[in-house]
Amino acid sequence: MSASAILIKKEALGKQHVVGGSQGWDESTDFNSWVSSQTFKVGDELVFKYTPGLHSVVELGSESSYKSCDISSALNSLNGGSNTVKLNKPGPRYFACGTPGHCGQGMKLKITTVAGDGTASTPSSPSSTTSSTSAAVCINYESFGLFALVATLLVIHMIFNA
Ligand SMILES: [Cu+2]
Repeated sequence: MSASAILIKKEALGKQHVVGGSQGWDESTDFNSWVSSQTFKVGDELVFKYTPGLHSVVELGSESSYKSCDISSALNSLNGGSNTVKLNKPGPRYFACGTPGHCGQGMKLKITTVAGDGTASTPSSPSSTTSSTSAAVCINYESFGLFALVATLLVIHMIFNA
């Protein structure tokens, strides 16, 4: 019980982006315009919602695989109709549908995750209080994630030793 409460609290720290909005992960959705309406930050999550069996989610490792719909080099493959992908570091990520033909019909997604508050500035000058504050918030989120993991393991350990 306590373990699940901790996990829920941890999830609440990042924003969840339901891919494609109300249309979801489908070949009729305009993913480019959906992406341009979103800001993806480290700690946020992508949620893919689709009809199980009809679609799937494969993560691609490069821009060229994304452009050519080369799903043979997939980093990861998900299915089942509802998948959550954690955005754990800044940079681009590429996804496509694994069903033959769907990627070519536009069922693919490129997103870029930004650090913290979205300014993604280099920490060269500590004079700006705004950027140092947001950096501290980021570090807190990271350490809270670790804390939650350790606490969860501790609770499990206590249950099994009770
Ligand atoms: Cu599909």
